[in-house]
Amino acid sequence: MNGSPSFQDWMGLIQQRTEQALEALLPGADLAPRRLHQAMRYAVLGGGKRVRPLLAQAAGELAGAPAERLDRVSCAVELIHAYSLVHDDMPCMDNDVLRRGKPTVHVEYDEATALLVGDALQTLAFQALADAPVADDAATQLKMVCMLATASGSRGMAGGQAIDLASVGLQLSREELEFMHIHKTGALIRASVLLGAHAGRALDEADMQRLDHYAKVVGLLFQVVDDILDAEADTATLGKTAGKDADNDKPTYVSLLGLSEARRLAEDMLADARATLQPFGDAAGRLESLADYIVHRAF
Ligand code: GRG
Repeated sequence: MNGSPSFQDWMGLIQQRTEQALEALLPGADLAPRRLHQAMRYAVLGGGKRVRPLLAQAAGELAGAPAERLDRVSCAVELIHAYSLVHDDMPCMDNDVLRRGKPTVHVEYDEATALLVGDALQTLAFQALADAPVADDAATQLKMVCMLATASGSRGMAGGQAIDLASVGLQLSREELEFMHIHKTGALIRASVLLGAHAGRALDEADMQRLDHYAKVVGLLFQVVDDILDAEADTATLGKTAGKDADNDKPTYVSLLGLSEARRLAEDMLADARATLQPFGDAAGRLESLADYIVHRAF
């Protein structure tokens, strides 16, 4: 990594590039229908850690993918993520009023607009992947479009959300909780890594399997850490029992395992992700740092 930016600087650069690419891709606020376009920009721009774009870029760099392709992949995964947050916040789902420190889209605009924002961001994500080259050949590009569709749809994120909504108030086993999160948050995170890799040169089967294992572990790890952060915030600010979801008593890793066991699980998963990347050597430095970042923003 000699001569290349520190991880912190690299993160800042990618976050900036992603912001610019999203800004350019989103319809202008003055373009009709203005209210919808303003709300789409409100939902996407100027917030978020951009974890999925960071993962796509790091995997893409490993596969030598050109930056402009990775910017499109970054936009695609971030737009799907943004749409999912807008819909997840709506009264028919989690009914949240704040997101990224500002009023949620249905609060700032209205429910119908929030629904349309999600719809339009989702289709824009596929447009980002389809209307310019993002791979060496058309067959790979088509595969990438299908990968994003599977990760977002009923066999991926939307399916996971359905399981989540159906599980409120239930006692899930660890396997059931894992199944839900592999779909709800894991599928898009996994796709982010794989899409980034597909934007570059073809990797051999063994390398692709390594990346896929890393992506699956990190996808789940993200949720374990999110549960830990939520539990810590609940106990610190509200004095609630650790592990009970503040809003609706959803099962979490902390409610199932307890805080210290959930932390241990996160550390074990981080070790697994690191070990998986070892054969790539320095080329996987960014992916390793990202796994570390995902875990240690918690403690
Ligand atoms: C509505 C189809 C549909 C799906 C919603 C992912 C999801 C499915 C809902 C999000 C609910 C949620 C808050 C889950 C916890 C983990 C998570 C995805 C947190 C938010 O993602 P971050 O931390 O957010 O990457 P930023 O704001 O940094 O982009």
